[in-house]
This record gives sequence, structure tokens and C-alpha cells, in this order.
Amino acid sequence: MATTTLLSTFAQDVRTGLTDKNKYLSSKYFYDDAGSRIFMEIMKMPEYYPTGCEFEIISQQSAQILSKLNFSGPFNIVEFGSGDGMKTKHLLKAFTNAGASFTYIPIDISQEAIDALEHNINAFVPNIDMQPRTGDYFEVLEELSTTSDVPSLFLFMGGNIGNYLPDDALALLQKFNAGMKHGDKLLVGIDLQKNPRTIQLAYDDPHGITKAFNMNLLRRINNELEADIALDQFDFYSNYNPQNGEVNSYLVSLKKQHFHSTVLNQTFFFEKDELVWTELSKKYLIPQIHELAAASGFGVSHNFLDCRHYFTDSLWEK
Ligand code: AVJ
Repeated sequence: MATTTLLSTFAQDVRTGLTDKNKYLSSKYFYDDAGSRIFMEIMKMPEYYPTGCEFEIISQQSAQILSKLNFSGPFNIVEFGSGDGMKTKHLLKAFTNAGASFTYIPIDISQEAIDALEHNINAFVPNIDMQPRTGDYFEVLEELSTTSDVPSLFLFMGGNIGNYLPDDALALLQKFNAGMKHGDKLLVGIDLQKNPRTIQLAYDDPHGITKAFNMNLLRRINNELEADIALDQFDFYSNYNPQNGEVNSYLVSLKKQHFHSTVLNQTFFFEKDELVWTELSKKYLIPQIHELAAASGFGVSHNFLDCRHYFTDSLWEK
């Protein structure tokens, strides 16, 4: 008897990615609750410099960021992909201390991350006006544009833009722009090109945490798609190319093998040493940031840099 079931987007994307001539799985699927927890471990590693850089920028330059906003009254702070809020809380506290009046609206895919965030933010910035959401960025953007008449500062921090292919980054920023009002601001965290060894070490750490982060995708397939992947038959490989600023990460099949997914009712085949591309993490040059802002309808108000110039929180205005 033939049965049909509705497949999740995850299931469909796994099918599409693992039947492609060049296999791939999207890094957006890294962030289930377990993956978000592993990412928090990554952020604690000394090799993973972006967190410390952005922390430095926010904890030392939030007053300057606030003054560059040029908002005269109350405003919203809408954060896309807020994670656990460990960095943002410093910005929120500095803004509060400077007398700013705002509503903080964090949005994240992971409910567990939002729960941790609420706890962290409330403990650090008591009495904050916070309206957390889980789910889709654009639903919230849409809703705000119809229900709120105060200006907004949108936060897209942590260097998440680096995960998008150039055309996709442009399309995403254009979509942000379309949902924003004239005078609204966007603060984008962007990792910059730097000594290639520094970047290589951040994405291929000696502790194996980044490997575990990637392997979590296979574990998700086993759990959610009822598959029988032998996790120890895959390795992780990551490489920074300083000629184009791209870190590309992969899972590597250690032998000719296959696995079966009951949910997809399908078997997937791998050659020995076959790659599954999992992530792009692009590093930018300052002139490329100006080009990207202009192409998506923004002007760059200011680049807030850390002291080593590894990372920028780039403030854009619509
Ligand atoms: C969360 C997208 C900023 O690309 O640096 C960390 C994810 N991947 N280590 C990044 C990540 C491997 C991270 N972002």
C-alpha cells in the first residue's frame, strides 16, 4: 500500500542537497536546540575571535552607536537571530544607561536560545521592555511596519551575513530594506579579511567543537528523518581561501557507503572522500561593505571596528 506524508522543509532540503551532483546541506540547519548549544561552545573558544571582537565593539562603543542613530524619541530594537543575548545585553544596558527609551524585540529560530536570552537580558538589564519572538524574521518585519510608528534599529549581528552567498546576501538585505522605514537603521556585524591563519584556526579548531557543530547535521538527519548514518564514517574539513575571503566547510565521507531514511523512504549513496558542502562563512573588505550597502538601498553611517580591525559592526541607514 502506498502512503503519502507531508515532508518538512528540512526533509525536502536534505533530499535535494544529498542527491545533487555536488552534495550540500544548508548551515541554517545547524541551529536546532543541540546545535545552538554547540554554537555557544564555539563562541567561548579563544580561536573563535569574532565573538570577542564584537563584544569589544559593543561594550566600548555603544554610546557612540546610540548617538549615530539620531533618533529623538522612543524606538524599537529588533534583533534578527538574537541567540542567547550575551553580547546584545551590553548594548541594551549602555543604551538604557544613556537614557534611551526603547522596546527590544529579539527574534530567533531556537526556543531554547530565546529562553536563555530572556533570562540573561532580564538579569542584566532589569525593567527592560522586551517582546521576544520565535520564528520568521519577515513576519515580524511585516507586522512592525503596520503596527509601529516609532523608528527602529535592526540588529543583524554576529557575522551571520557571512553565511549567505553574495546574491543571497544582497537579496536578504534588500528584503530587510523593503520592510524598513526611511530613517530606520540596520547594524550589521561583518567579519573582515585578515591574516589567513587566524581565520583558518577559528573555523578548524583543535578542540573538535566546530566538527561537532557540523556533525550535528548528520545527527539531526538520523533523529528527525529516521536515518542510520554511521557518524564515525564521516569527517569534517574546513578551508579559508584568502583570495576570495571564503571559508568553506564540508563533511567528508570516509568510505564508499550509503544510508537509509525511513521518513524520506530513500537511500543516499556516497563515494569515498565525497564532500557534502555545509557552510560558507565569507569575510569582507571594507569597500565591499560599501558596495553591498549601496546595492541594497542603504548608506553606511559608520563602521564600528574592534582595536585589531578584525570585525565591524557596520551601521547603515535607509
Ligand atoms: C554564526 C554564522 C557567525 O560563520 O562564523 C562558527 C557560524 N560556523 N563556526 C560563522 C560558525 C563555524 C558563524 N556565524
